Parts: sequence; C-alpha cells; structure tokens
Amino acid sequence: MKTKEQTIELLETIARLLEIKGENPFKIRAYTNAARALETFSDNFPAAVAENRIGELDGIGDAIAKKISEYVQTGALEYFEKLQAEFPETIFELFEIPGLGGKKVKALYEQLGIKTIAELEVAAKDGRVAELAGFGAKTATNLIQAIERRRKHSGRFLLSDAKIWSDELVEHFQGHPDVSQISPGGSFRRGRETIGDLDILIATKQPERIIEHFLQFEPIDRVLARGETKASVLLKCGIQADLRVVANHEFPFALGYFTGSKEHNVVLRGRALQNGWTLNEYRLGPEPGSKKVPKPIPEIQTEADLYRALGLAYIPPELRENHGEIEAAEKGELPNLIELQNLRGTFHNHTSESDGHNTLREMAEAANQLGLEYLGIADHSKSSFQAHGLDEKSLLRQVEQIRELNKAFDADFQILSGIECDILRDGQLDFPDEVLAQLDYVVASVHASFTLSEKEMTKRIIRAMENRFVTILGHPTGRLLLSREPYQVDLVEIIKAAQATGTVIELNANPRRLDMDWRYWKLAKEQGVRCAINPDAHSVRGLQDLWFGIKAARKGWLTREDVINCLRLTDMQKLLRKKRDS
Ligand code: DGT
Ligand code: CA
Ligand code: CA
Ligand code: ZN
Repeated sequence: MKTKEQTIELLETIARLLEIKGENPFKIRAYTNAARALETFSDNFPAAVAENRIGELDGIGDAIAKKISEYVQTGALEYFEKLQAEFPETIFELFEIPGLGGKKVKALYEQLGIKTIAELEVAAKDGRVAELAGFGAKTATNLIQAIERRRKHSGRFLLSDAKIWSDELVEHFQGHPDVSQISPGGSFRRGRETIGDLDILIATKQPERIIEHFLQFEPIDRVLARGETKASVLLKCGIQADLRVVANHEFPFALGYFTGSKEHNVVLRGRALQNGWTLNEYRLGPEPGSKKVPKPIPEIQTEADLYRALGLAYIPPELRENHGEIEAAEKGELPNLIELQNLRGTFHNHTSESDGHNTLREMAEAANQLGLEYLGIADHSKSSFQAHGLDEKSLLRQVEQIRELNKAFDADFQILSGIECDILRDGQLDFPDEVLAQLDYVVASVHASFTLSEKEMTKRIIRAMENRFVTILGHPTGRLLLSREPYQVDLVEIIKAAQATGTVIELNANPRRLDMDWRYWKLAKEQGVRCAINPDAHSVRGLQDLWFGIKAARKGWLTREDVINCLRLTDMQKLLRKKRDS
C-alpha cells in the first residue's frame, strides 16, 4: 500500500520525466494538476482509492485515477517503471539544483549528455553550459554556486546542531509575557538522527508581537517568509527555523500536527474520520458532509487528551513514525520508554592514553559528578594506530592504574577496565584471549577494511561475536551521519548472532553515529538482545552525548530493562561475566 504522499511524489516524478522526454505540455500538466489535487485532499486516501472515488476529484482524470489506483494497491505502476527505464537513474539529482526544471535538464541531457550533478559542475566550469541556447554565462555561474552551496549543506543537520539552536530559540522566548505555551516540534521533537529544519510552536493572544520578537533573534541571517501567524528564517549556521503561532485552545492540535510524522498524522486523521470527526492543525471537529452522526467530541487541552479522544494512550513524540505505535497505543501496549535518569553507567569511553583529550582521572571525576555509578574505559587497541591504540603493555598498565584510582572513590563509584578492541579483517581480535581475560569487558569494533562484501563483513563480525570475551559489539555499521555511509552488513543476521552468542549491541550515542540505527532496536529487543548506550566520549564533555543515545533508544522502543546501563553495579558485573563463563 502506498501513501498519499508517495503518490504525490510519483505524479511529480512522472511529470518531470515527461518534461525531459519533451511530451506535450497538456499531458505534463495533467500530472502536476493531479498532484496538486491530492495535496489538498483531506479525506481518507486509501479508502477513496479503494472505492474508486479518486477520479471524481477536480483535476484528476480517469486515466490518471486508474494509474493511482494501480500504484496504491499493487505498490508499483508499470507505466512509470517503463518511463523511468528510458533515463539514467541519476538524472533525478539534477532536479535538486535550484533553477533546473524539466526543460533545462532535457537540454543538458540531450545536448551535453549530462546525467549527474558532478558532470554538470564540470560542464558549467569549462564553458559548455554557458554556450547552450537558453543558458548563458550568468546561468552557468548560478549553477556552479548552487552546486557549491548544496555540497556545503546536504540540507540536513545533526541532531546535536539542531539541539543547540532549538534550545537557544526557546531560551530567546524565556519569560516573554505573551508566550502562554511553547514547544519545539517536527523531526527535532521526534528525536530523528538528522534534522531538515527546526519547527517551533507558540500559543499566544498576541501573534504579531511574538513574530516580531522571533525576528529579533540575533543568530538570524535572513528572513525567508513572514506572515501573521508564521515566519521562516535562515539562521547564520545554515539551519532554517519555522515558527508557528496559534491560539491557546489550538495548541494541542497544532503541536500534534507539527510534530508529525506525516505518516503518523495520516493514521490519526483516519481514526478521527471513523468517529465522524475531522482533525487538522487547529481543531478536532465534526466532519462536514459526513453521512455518519459524529460522536460527541470531548474537551481537549493537551496532546494526551487528543490521543485519549482517539481511543489511544499518549504516544511519546519519539515513537510517532507509524512503526506500530498506534496499534500498541490502542491495545495499551506501549513500552515504558527509558529516560536519561535511568542510566547508572556507561561502557565505551576514551582517555588521553589513546585518542581522548582527558586523563583517566578527569574522565572518572566527571562521570562521578554526573551522578553515574560506574564509568567504563575502552581505549583503542594497537591496530588503530592512527588513534594511538594501546599495546598489551600499556593496556595492562592502565588496568593497574584503574585499580589504584578506584581506591580513591567511595564504594558508590567505580571505574571498569575495558578495551575497544579492533575486529581484524578476518574476524579475529586485536588481542589474544589471555589479555582480554584480564579486563572487565570488551567492546569489539570494526575500524578498517570497510569495503568487504556484505556477506564477508557479516561473517567477520559474527566471528568476533563468537569470542566469549567480546561483551559488546561497538557501532555495528560504522556510519558517520551526513559524511560516511555505513559499511555493508546484514544487521538482521548480526542481531540473530547477538542473541545466539549472548553479545550486547551498542547504541553509540555520539550524535555523528547513533549506531545501531533506531529502526533495528525493536527487532533486537524482541529477540532478547540487550543494548549498551555508550557516548564513546573522547573528552569530559563527550559524556553529555548520552542525551542523544537516550533519544535514539526511545525511538527504538527501548525500556530500562533492555539497556544494561540501567543495572546496578553488582548486577551489571554479573551480566558482564555471564558470557565469558558460559
Ligand atoms: P524535517 O524537517 O525534514 O527533518 O522533518 P519534519 O518532520 O520536521 O518535517 P517538516 O519540517 O517539513 O514539517 C513538520 C511537521 O509538520 C511534519 O512532521 C508533519 C507536519 N506537516 C508538514 N507538512 C505536511 C503535509 O503536507 N501533510 C501533513 N499531513 N503533515 C505535514
Ligand atoms: Ca522540521
Ligand atoms: Ca519545517
Ligand atoms: Zn570506535
């Protein structure tokens, strides 16, 4: 089943392809009109398709209605697949450059053979683009600049960057007399690993004054749009921020709507319709023209009231991705999500002995200050020479130092000695078992030979997990968000192996990693695999990254029972010994 949003995208893509093909403008417009018509269609989309009512909409003819129904009901459209096969796959990326529409892409493709942004950049720089009819030197320069801007900002930002500016914005409104409620919304509130833009929502009786105050936020670079109840700005850091202003009684509806996700909201609107109600960003009201007698609408002052009215338990924002949360909320089976204050310790942290910036003692004192009961030190092993990995001698010296230092702390805080041991190319570990046996635990990670095939990489990692001294698998895909793709690995197989071998999987809380990805934790948890949330701190400040790990863990449906950092020291030590003693 395809959603309305996916269908709109399909229609727009077809229109673009027809444009490159040079089809007649009426035919192209039929597809763009149909996309527009769907955008404003607020009824239950799957039902309308199933009942063949899409063709009755203004702007959608019979032929396109048939295509929509084929696409939605079978998940694919034969017409589109054939059309798409006529062009190189990469050609779509050209449309992401501002200023390039179908006509220009057609000219670039047919006359210069350009099918990627990289090829476009070369041709714009060597003068070929400027010579094309309808382009000229100015257009070529604009294209070069647009490509450079795009390179600088892929258009998305790390959750950590978004948090800085979201917090600042909320702070900017702190104590403002006209603010009666304020909350971030959008992907930031849902704790996504990357953020397209910031969404801030304010309830007030004085929209004008609120917008005025928003535009005085010092880090604004320029104002993109300004209306009576909304404004969009570009911050100097490159992040866009959208402000929405509503009345107090509209706040719960607007907050739900602008928190999203779109997919989650679509299902909520469908549930409202079943009661004869219409749900939008301002209210829950009787559906106009509904044949049903609407159920009475309860009083709604909070998001929780809204969910209750729809027959659902309150769904925390992190879960609102239409990944089964609505069914669970209906049955009262939502997990009791983990919280930051449930964490008693962490396992994967570095010191200046390898590539960290703080000493063992500084790291320990900071963790103690944070209120943690234990801090695990896992410096790099010798094969990670670029990170000053420890050899056997310096590792054993560190074990000794930790033992000494622990005497200085009260019984309510302990340092644990571990290692982040490289998984070598063939799945062997960087240290022999006799060395690993002297540590409290071992985090095993891949740091080199990223280009193995998926099969080989999966085998390599599973082999490492089969070692009884490997307690935790570190950052399982090696991804660096917005800069390095994950290596090829079959996470479903890895999760199975973790279950079979009793290995814990890391949720690396560094905001550049957030690895293993939240989408896999539900599966891991169902298989009984436990999680370790690790900041992978390379400095005292890095310990704060646990916040991002908690967001990702919540998105992965994890509770305190699923996460070993929530165990008391003695229980945790028992757990760490379990695998090696088995
Ligand atoms: P982002 O900014 O790309 O990381 O993702 P979001 O989820 O923050 O998306 P954004 O900023 O475009 O919109 C914020 C929320 O507003 C989104 O999660 C759901 C809601 N929303 C925006 N546009 C639409 C729409 O066309 N249809 C529906 N149903 N909801 C929308
Ligand atoms: Ca957003
Ligand atoms: Ca937005
Ligand atoms: Zn690592």
